[in-house]
Amino acid sequence: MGSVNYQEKIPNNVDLHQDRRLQRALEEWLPNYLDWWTEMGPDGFQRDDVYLRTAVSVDRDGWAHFDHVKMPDYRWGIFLTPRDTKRVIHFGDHMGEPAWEQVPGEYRNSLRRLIVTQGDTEPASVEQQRLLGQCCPSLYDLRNLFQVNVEEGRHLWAMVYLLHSYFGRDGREEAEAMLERRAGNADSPRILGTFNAPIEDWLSFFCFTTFTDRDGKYQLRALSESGFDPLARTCQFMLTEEAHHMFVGQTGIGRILKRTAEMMKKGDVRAQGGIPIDVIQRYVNQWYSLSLDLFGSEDSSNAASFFGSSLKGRDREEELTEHTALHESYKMTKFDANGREFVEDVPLRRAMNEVLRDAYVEDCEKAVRSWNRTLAAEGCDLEITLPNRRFHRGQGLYSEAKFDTRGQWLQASAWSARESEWLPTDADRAYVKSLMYAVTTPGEFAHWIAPPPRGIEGMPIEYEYVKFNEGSHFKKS
Ligand code: BYC
Ligand code: FE
Ligand code: FE
Repeated sequence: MGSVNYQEKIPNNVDLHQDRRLQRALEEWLPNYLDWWTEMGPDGFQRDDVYLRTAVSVDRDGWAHFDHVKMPDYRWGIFLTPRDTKRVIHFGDHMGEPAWEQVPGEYRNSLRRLIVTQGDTEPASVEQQRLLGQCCPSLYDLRNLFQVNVEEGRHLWAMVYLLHSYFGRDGREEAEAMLERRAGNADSPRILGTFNAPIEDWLSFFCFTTFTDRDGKYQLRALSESGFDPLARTCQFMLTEEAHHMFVGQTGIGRILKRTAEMMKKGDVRAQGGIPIDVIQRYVNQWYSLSLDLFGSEDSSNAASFFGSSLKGRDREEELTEHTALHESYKMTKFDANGREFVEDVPLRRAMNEVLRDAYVEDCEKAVRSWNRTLAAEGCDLEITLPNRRFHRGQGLYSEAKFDTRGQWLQASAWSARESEWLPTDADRAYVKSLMYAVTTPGEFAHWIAPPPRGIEGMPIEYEYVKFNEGSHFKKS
């Protein structure tokens, strides 16, 4: 365990060759996965050579190898953080018991549901982003998009491995269904709302990787506490890759803001073909609020039972002092039909979605502070702010009424009158889309985004991160 076997069809550190049945089942799933990737992965770039990192070990340092590869040849593998045979469950009703190596019968349905929900988001994001490459602002950004995409593909592998290994026939059926649902498809949509929204421009992509991938980070952190050890270990390793996705988003928005602030010094941003700061703010409002929905209801019996049964913990559970969550409550602000605010004590277990959302909100605030430092460094005194978590919610308590960006309750008519201040308008979208054109000369960037301070893995910014071959979107014969 630990070292990765690359001789096998499916690279892995789980001794797959010792379980022939499982190996065969996954090898049968592989061509279906590749068909899905060809059909729904990045459109027009399957033959190109992309400078990608591939996971080759689960060691903290040096876990990845960088080289030019064609995306369909990427080695999607199965990597779990090594097993700690002494690991003990440290929260919920099973606290103190040895971590489970098998699925406890009574939790089979709940666990399957958590794994399927998590797994479904991974291919969904690839589908949402499949046309973006065609209007890449640079080769550097194009490579980052593809890096994120192949790793989301690997995250699907991670969940499918769990389904195949531990859930028998219904696990195999769920694995097939992962390749059948489609983001945004009316008949067979992806499970969670946010993963059906199209991502057609790079401002949306950077918002998505900042806010939606960050939901991934917190969900994975909660699942990496799980009493079901294989789930905990696979999520731990996924978090290693996730950091890069958020880096892409946060630095992407930072670079757009830098360019916008530079243009503001010279005059009208729109006239110079940049993205005005109020437009960026509306995109932030939209993707942040959509991502908040992914945590589920504030007051949730599902969340209580996931925690109680030691399936899904809190962010950094081991750093907390009390792990049963039976004796505390969470003060939750609710509203009656007339907009009157009142506070209710919700038993802590039922509030676990909100507890996780709290950690997420704090982390998002850090990202926003870094953007505002970028603006200040360019002498811009405007700032990006996060809307209140009640704003524009489609799930949970606050989806039942309308709230402004500061969290004040609003009549529906007052909301409609001001919606265009807060959320991207059709005109915003059309404008942002009009700026999306492909820049494919190494070292050059679209004019609405600043270059990054440095390239990838010590390579220069002008390195040829993607080499286009015959048949590529950019090299049609
Ligand atoms: N859209 O008690 P409730 C990532 C449903 S992102 C649609 O509120 P629960 C990634 C819910 O299913 C991380 N439906 O919710 C990022 C339930 O349905 P039923 C993904 C929703 O179950 C970028 C009902 O509403 N990870 O990795 O406590 C790129 C009320 O349930 C939504 C996970 O999701 C929604 N937004 O919590 C690539 C982790 N929200 O039972 C990847 C696993 C709720 O009434 N999943 N519903 O039919 C979970 O932990 C939980 O299922 C949730 C929901 C946190 C998602
Ligand atoms: Fe992921
Ligand atoms: Fe991600």
